[in-house]
Amino acid sequence: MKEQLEAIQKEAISAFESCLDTKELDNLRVKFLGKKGLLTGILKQMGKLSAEERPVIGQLANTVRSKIETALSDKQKKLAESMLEAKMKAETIDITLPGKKNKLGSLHPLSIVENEIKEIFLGMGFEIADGPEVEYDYYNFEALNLPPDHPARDTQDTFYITDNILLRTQTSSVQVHVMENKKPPIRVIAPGCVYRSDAVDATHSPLFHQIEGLVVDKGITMADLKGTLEQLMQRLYGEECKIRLRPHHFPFTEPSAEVDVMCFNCHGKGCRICKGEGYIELLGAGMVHPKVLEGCGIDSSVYSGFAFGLGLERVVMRRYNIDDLRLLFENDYRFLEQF
Ligand code: 2NL
Repeated sequence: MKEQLEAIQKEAISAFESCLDTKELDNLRVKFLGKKGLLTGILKQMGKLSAEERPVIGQLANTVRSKIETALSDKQKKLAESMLEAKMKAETIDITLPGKKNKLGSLHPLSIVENEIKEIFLGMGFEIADGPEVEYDYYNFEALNLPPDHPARDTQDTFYITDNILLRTQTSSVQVHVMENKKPPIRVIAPGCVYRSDAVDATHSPLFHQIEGLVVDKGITMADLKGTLEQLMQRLYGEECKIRLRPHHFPFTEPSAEVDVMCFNCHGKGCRICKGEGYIELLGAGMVHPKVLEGCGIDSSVYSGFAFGLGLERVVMRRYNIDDLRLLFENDYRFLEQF
């Protein structure tokens, strides 16, 4: 029986060595170590042995089993490694091949600049206010000191829905709501779509975008207005950008000003683009008219404020050197892809 056991060990180990795949190896495991395997077959005959022989053969059988098991598990490891290696060799990828590109969309230039302006004002402690595009006549005109006979209220200029409901022509309406609902200090900007009854051309569109700003607190002056707008322009167009205020008239501000920005092309010297002026008109602003403050329930003997209104399209056209407003609304892919 000793010889039989030694023969099984030898046979098993050499069979494992020449084995080439895991399936075959598993068959060998069953053949040698299985319930009906060779080793078990020998152990079943132990009963025939004498009492002296039994422990000796029993111990030998255990040694043989553990040697076979070790040889088996070594071979299993080796086979797994070589199979992994073969698999990796078969599946090598050529990383120099060009990849498949997913087409990503991009933001519209109006959104890019609007986001940028919002960030600048958020950084200065402003809140962003929102409001309806379909508005009562009162919030769009009356509350802003534009009486019923004012030329801006002409049906030629404004889209009316009913006699007293219209599409807002400026986002000042949003700021009137803010003043009605909130006590000073107020620091808001109101970005959004506005509408005018204009024919489409290179500089006009019935729908465009405005960003208005409003600050109301004790002791607000034109200096705050100028400083805030200068900060905005320097962040948008660079540190060396200067602004210039010229007297103007708006019904909702007193005093009022038109705000010019130093020409990006000649830096103030005067050129063809700024028509020799050195500056380009960009927005309107002023100190909120006391009548407007009072109408919104704010005591104009205690509080003062400044406001401004800026056309987003103009800022975008200046920023990207776009000469026709229509490009911003036609959604031509070839145009939009550039941003
Ligand atoms: C422009 C420039 C402007 C305002 C808008 C405003 C808003 C409130 C009170 C007073 Cl709630 N003013 N906004 C002020 C000055 C100019 O827009 O060219 N508009 C025709």
